[in-house]
Amino acid sequence: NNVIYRADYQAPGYWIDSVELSFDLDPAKTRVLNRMKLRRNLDAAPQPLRLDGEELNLARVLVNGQGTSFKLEDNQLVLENLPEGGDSFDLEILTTCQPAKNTKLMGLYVSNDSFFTQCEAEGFRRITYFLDRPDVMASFTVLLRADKAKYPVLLSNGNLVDQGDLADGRHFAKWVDPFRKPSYLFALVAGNLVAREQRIRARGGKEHLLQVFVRAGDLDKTEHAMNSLMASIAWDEARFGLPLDLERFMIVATSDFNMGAMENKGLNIFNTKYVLASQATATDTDFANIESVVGHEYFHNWTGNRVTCRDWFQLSLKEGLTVFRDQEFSQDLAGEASARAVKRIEDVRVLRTAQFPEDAGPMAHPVRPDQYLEINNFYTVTVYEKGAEVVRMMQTLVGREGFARGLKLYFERHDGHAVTCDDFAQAIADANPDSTLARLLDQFKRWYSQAGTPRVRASGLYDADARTYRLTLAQSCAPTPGQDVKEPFVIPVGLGLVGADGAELASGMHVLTQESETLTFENIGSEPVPSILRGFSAPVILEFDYSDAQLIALLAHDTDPFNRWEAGQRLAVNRALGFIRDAGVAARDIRLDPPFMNAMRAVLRHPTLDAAFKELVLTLPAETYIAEQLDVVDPQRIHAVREAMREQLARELAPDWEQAFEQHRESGAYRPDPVSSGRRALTGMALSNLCLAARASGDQVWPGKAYQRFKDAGNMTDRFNALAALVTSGSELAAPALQRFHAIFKDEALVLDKWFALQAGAPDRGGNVLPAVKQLMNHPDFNIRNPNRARSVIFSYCSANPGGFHRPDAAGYVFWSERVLELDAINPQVAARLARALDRWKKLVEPLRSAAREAIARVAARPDLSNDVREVVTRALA
Ligand code: DPP
Ligand code: ZN
Repeated sequence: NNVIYRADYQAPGYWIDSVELSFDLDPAKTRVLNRMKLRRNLDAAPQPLRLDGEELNLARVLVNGQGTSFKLEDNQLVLENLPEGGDSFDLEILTTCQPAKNTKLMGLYVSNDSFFTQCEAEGFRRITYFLDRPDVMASFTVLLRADKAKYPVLLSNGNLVDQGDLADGRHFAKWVDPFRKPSYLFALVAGNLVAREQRIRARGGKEHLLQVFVRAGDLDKTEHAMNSLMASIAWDEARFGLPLDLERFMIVATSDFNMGAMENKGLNIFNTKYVLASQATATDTDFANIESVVGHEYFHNWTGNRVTCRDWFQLSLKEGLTVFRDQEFSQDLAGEASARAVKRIEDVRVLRTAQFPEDAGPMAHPVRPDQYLEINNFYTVTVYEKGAEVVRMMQTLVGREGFARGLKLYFERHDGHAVTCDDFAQAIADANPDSTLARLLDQFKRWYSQAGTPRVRASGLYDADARTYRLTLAQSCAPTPGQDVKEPFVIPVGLGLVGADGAELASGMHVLTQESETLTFENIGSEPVPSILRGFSAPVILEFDYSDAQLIALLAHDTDPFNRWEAGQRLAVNRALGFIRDAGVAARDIRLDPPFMNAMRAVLRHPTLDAAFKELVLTLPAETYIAEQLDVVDPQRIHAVREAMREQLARELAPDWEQAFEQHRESGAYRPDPVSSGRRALTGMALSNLCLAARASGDQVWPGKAYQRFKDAGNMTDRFNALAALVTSGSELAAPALQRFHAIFKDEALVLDKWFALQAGAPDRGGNVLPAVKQLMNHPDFNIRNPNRARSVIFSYCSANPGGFHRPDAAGYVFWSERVLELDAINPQVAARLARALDRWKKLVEPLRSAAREAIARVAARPDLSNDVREVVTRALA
């Protein structure tokens, strides 16, 4: 095995100062001439030059213009006998590659007759031989040549310095990037594209050209992306004093893309899903995601590009920080405190439903991993979302201004360099020498080195005579693969005490550093309810034995909107767990208690709470989240219980759902802002509940209304919510609605993805989803080579539909193993993501557990697996 360890890092033996690339673009055979200026790194031991290269045909190697001997070993071109000393020498390499055959979508590939690149993490080596590692930063000059009619637009990083026509209907463009960069930030695009353009003048007075390139028919769907880009530029200047450093900033959309988007210097390449939006085709969630991903990639221009990672173990240096920045950006744009809180709750929900399970499973790894077989497997929710929480905690410990000061120092020290997570934390601490962070920096950095989600166990003791309340906080963290013992973390704990009448008796922030600490609050007249971990101040699991009455009090009165929501979630989880354990009671006989129903009704009817917040409170915790609270998981039982709870809420609150629907259903001219999005979200939820209630009673009024709304809706959010209400309630009107939806949107790939995903993710009724999924895979619009489409069907079923996937007959697992192998031959990165659908198999109830292990073992037994899939299944079986 070829495991790579963080501890083995060594500086490169050579530097590449400049590189001139000439491309003769041809889908079948593209010729790449690479002329580099290198020199030995005199700080490193003398060594041969080993350049990375994969699936390349090597035609020529010249050193200072002379032919030379070389070896090809394990995807490396090895050159010995290079000039001695520290002087610069020229290396010229001619290779060819086959973009049309590149189904991995790493390196140079063809999508819809255009050329695109994806180089992060190690795709550049599929374009030419290079020191393909982020600490080698070079100046790039790029000459592109291609057929002019087929590829009228030729783009690369930086500035366009020359262009013109060539013989035989070809043309060229020459690009120079004024910034040195690592190879993973290289990009080129060639194709028949059109651009929305915008000229802006930044604060400093400089002019910039912004462009969003798409296929000709999609230009009318680029306004939101452009607005998001302009908002991102303005925000980074205002909040962190970071300006746009380029004359030209380009975004290009492609429908074949492994990830969401890529921050190549000056030439961001995006999955169409995170660019294209119109009110007719995109939901509010799509609009919000576009804003945040455009922001994310733009913010990388500083956090990632100007200062990059020394090695891939430091990935969170740029990703955790940039996710933090995009989350703050979205919150700041959301405006009011209540809208900010909604965004915070949504972010935490992602963390807890996706990252917490990762941190408790076979792929658990620290935010800064210590080893990997395939780096693509470490673009994870741990590196991204938990990494963002670590940065957020730093901001909490040094304050908002202190954090901005720290970031400024980080750029003063490291601009133009490739650095480590330690360098980042040190800069934030050094800029705030009197802070708790500076004092506890070494201990704080355990967040980077220790995997696993810490638990904070809280208990309270009220002494009426002494009028004191003592709160004890004790932390622990379970072992994770390779880490048996964990040292205590630095955990900022937002705290409040809420009086019996709802009054706020105390509030503040306690930084927990010991295994156990006790706080005493004085002058407390009656037993308070503690509101702990306000704002989700640390990525931990908080345990406190709240009574129902206490949770209901917090849900009604807490001044912290996060904990207010959290109280509702705890009420629901406690009930779900009780029903799940009560195996003797059939799901249909489950009865939710009046206090719970009343609490939910009170939120739904509340005169002043935001619609978006109500929707979040009334949404029951996800099945995967409930599963994490159990030692033995029966996904069927969890699904049945949660569905039964949902149905009861639907039926018993029917008059309130009706009222919510009537009150919010007209949201005026479409705008995807948080307030009107929230209204649409609550309306959609109301409609879904009313259709669900109708299912039980056989009533046709609400399905009829949903169908009408589906037909008449003026925007995709309302239309899709109505369609989903029919599908998830199992209405007879679902089939005609789905048919009609397909007919309307048959030419809109992103909308068809939703259509596929809705069916593959539908609640399972008697095992009906798997046959439907197999049928969807035979649909003429299905194409497993397109990652978005593969995800919309296969992932929606295997990863997002536990009730349908974990079938007692194991047919879901068989389907999974076949698809993992099928995808692995096409695109290992996508296959490895799918492979993770069974991460938590060890918790499954028998016979599912054995069946899942068998399915994983069947995949693992294949000799020709990619590193990507092999790493995932090997860890799963370990
Ligand atoms: N493109 C991915 C991101 O922006 C990896 N850098 O997170
Ligand atoms: Zn990123």
